[in-house]
Amino acid sequence: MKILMFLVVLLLAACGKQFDSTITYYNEVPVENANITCTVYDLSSMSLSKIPDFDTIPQLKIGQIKVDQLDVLDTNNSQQFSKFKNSFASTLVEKFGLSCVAKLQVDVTGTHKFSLSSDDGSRLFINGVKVIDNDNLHGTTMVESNVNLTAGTSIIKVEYFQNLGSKSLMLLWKEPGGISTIIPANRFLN
Ligand SMILES: [Ca+2]
Repeated sequence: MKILMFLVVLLLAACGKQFDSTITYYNEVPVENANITCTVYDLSSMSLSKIPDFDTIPQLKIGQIKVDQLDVLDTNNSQQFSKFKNSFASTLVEKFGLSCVAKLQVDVTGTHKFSLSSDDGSRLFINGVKVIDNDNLHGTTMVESNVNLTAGTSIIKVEYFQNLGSKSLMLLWKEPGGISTIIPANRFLN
């Protein structure tokens, strides 16, 4: 096993990829430009009607994974959360939670419109302030909010839970003078 891990590290080094030993890569291969770190919770033991207080349930953490964007839409209930395929293949179907944190590059000072769409509930925090509350049990629903940002970097956090049935999570923004789009991977900094 140690030899195998050594070979994996060698292979990653040869590919020029960063391997962060503090993050559990369930597929053992980091995704390119994956700068959004999501802590994943198994909520199968809970009765869910809204996002739980993740700080109070550390025992339900099942690991962390990094993704490049929040752009997940699963139309097949039986599939795993497609952004995380090859990782939590058998677990991310029903009753799970995510707490995702990332550093966002802001190019222009001004009003940015954020749109957070999810099934079931989600919330968006920017620099520690809740700016979108899209919580509770529901099918895919989008909530929008205008936020004044200063050029530089902002810390974003998205909390999410999936209860039963279909599931989705998408985070879009509209920069000043721009169009609404999924926040692209290259705007999340390492
Ligand atoms: Ca659902």
